[in-house]
Amino acid sequence: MSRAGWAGHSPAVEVSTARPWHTRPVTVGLVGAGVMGADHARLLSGSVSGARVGGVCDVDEARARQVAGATGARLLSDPFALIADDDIDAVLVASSDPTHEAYVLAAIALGKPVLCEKPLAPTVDGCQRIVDAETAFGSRLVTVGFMRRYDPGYLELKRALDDGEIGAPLVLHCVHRNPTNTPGQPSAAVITNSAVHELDVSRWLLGEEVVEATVHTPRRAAAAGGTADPQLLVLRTASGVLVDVEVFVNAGYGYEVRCELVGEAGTVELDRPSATVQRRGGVIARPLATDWRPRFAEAYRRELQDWVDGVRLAAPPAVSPAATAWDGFAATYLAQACVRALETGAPATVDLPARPKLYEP
Ligand code: ISE
Repeated sequence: MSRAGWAGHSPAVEVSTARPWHTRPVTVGLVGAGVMGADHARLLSGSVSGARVGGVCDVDEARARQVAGATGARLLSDPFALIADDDIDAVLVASSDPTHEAYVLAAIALGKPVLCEKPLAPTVDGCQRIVDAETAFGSRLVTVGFMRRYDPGYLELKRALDDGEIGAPLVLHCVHRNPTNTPGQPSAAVITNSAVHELDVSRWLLGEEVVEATVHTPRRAAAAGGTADPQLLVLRTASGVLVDVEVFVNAGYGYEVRCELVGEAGTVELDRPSATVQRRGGVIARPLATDWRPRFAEAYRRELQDWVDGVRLAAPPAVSPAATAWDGFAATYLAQACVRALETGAPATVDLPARPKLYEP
C-alpha cells in the first residue's frame, strides 16, 4: 500500500505504509527533548488520543533519557536512525532551530508526516529547500508548530472576522511580552523567535499577505542588556490593513499576549489571560502565565490532536488551521524582511514569491 499523502495527491515516491491504525496508536519519533520536546512528549502520552511516543533522541542524552523514561519510549542516539526506524510512523521535530531543516527533509524523503516546531528553518533558503522537497514528493507531509492558530481565543477572533461580525478589517493591534529572555540575545532574534508568531497570526487571521514592514525601536530597556528590546513592528497588508506589534521580551512582570482586531463595524479582542480572578491585598487580579506553555496549553494540546488525527486519516482534517510548510516559508520570509527593516531603519518591501499549487486551499 502506498501512502496517500495529506493533500490526497499521488506522491511521486512510493512508500510502504501498511498501518493498522485501528489496532494501535500512531507511533511518534521525537527529535529534541528540550523544553518544547519534553512538553510535547508529555501531552502526546497523557492528553492526546491515538498516539504514543515510540522513540526519543537529543544531543543531550540525559534529557532524552528522562523523556524516554517518562513516556515509555526507546532512547536512540542517531536522529536520522530514529526518523527512518520502521516502528516510527510520524516525526516531531523540536530540536534547535538550525537543525530543523535536515530532519524535516529526512522525514519527507521517507514519506513520513512531520510536525516541526517553529521556525520551519531560520533561513529563507532552508525553508525553500523544504518546500521544494515536499512539492517534489507531491503531497503535504509537513506541519509547522504555529500553535496560536489552535488557541480558542484566536479561533474566536477569526470566526468573528470571517462571519462578518465586525465588518471589514482595518487595524490589528498585537502585544507580545515575555518576562525575561536569554541575556545577549541578538536583536534580530526578538523578531525571528518571538514576533514571528504575530507574523504568522497576521497572515492567518487576515487571510492575506503583508507587503511592507517597518520596525521602530524606542530606547532599550535596561533589563535587555544591549538587545534592541522592545521593538514596534508596523506591517501593511496587500489590501491596506495595518498591523502593529509591540514585542518586549524582557518585560519582567509576566508572559502576556494581546490581540485586538478593529473592523469597520466593531472590534474583537482576546479576553482573559486566566480562568480565575483573585481578590487579595486590596486588589483584584488575574494571574498571568510565566511563559507560553501554560498560556497556550490548550492550543498545544489541540495542535497535537489535530496532527495525530491527520496522520491517522492520512489527510489533514477538513477544517484544520494547521500551518503548512508554505506558511513556515512565508513566516521566515516576512521575519527576514522585518530584520532588514530593523537594521536599516527603513521600510522593507515584502515580495513573497507565488504560492506553489500544492499549498492552494
Ligand atoms: C518562544 O520561543 C516561543 O515560541 C513562544 O511561543 C514565544 O511566545 C516566545 O516569545 C518565544 O521566545
